[in-house]
Amino acid sequence: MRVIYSEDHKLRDARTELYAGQLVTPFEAPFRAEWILAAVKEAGFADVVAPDAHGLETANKVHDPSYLDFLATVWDRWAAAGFEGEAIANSFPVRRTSQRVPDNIVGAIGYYANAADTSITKGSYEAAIASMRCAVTGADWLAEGHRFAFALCRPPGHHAGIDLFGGYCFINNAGVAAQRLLDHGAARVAVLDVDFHHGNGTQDLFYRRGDIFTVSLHGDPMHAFPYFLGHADEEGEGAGAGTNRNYPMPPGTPFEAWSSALADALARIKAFGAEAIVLALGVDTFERDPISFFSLTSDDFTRMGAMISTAGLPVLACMEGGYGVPEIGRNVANVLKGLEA
Ligand code: SP5
Ligand code: ZN
Repeated sequence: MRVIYSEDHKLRDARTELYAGQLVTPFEAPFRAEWILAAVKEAGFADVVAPDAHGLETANKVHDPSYLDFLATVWDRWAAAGFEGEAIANSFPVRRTSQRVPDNIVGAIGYYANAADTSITKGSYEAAIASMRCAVTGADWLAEGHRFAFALCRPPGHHAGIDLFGGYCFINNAGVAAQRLLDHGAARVAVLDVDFHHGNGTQDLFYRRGDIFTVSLHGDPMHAFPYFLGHADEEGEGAGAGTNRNYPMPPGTPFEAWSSALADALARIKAFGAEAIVLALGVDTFERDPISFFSLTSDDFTRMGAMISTAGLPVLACMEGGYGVPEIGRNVANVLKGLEA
């Protein structure tokens, strides 16, 4: 299992997250990647490499290029406006409003936001690019014929839509990696999202495409972020009809119920004819995750990896969520061990 990691994740180090009516220290912070890296090394995954310096050629195929331009410039535009705080969206194009991109930076940041939990800071874009490069480098490694890779992406990506940031995500690393695998010659690829939160961004990227099957197991959006997507009746449209599958689950869901959904998801991935799995690997399904409500134990993560491995497909794991508790590193390492077992 090759691990791809960039120190540049540290450039994403916000001071604020709008949470429960207050600006708190963000849950998604640099310590996460450091703890995860230490734990996977400790578990014996010693082949750790830096990503290649990929540009935006693959990202431009799944994101709106104007959105990527916005990400590249938003901090400088915010600072040029003279604002002293971090860049937080507070006005949104919702129901019955125009969908024009405002010239004003406060309008533009609201246009491109799907949540106000993600403060943009100097360095956030550079970190997001480094994170994307980890995913693309992992896809290249699989395309060379290797069975497994772990892209230790930070910031995460699965809430980033075609032209939307939020949920701590800017560029959809797993989505870019899936596109990269197609560009390397795969006819069909699956993105399997096991993060606690619905992969609304990934669903958005591929909802009308038939070449990428998107599957997400997550907290029911009636009760959990991102709230507005992730229901079981969202199955894809047009060329993508039947290529999106959601498994919303209630508070307290233990591995027994969760793994039944995983078994169903894996059967559908096989039936689709996927040649590889991009695993959007969040470990916020852990029983003590501070912002989530499933009940998986550390041993369950080993079982999860082993189950995914039985599909017999190459797997690129891209790091998504998992917060706050020291066990995040062990839980990630357990998934990787399960994959290789
Ligand atoms: C990548 C990822 O896992 N992103 C998650 C972003 C969630 N941001 C909003 C958090 C709101 C959580 N509210 C839960 C209340 C628990 N007491
Ligand atoms: Zn999550």
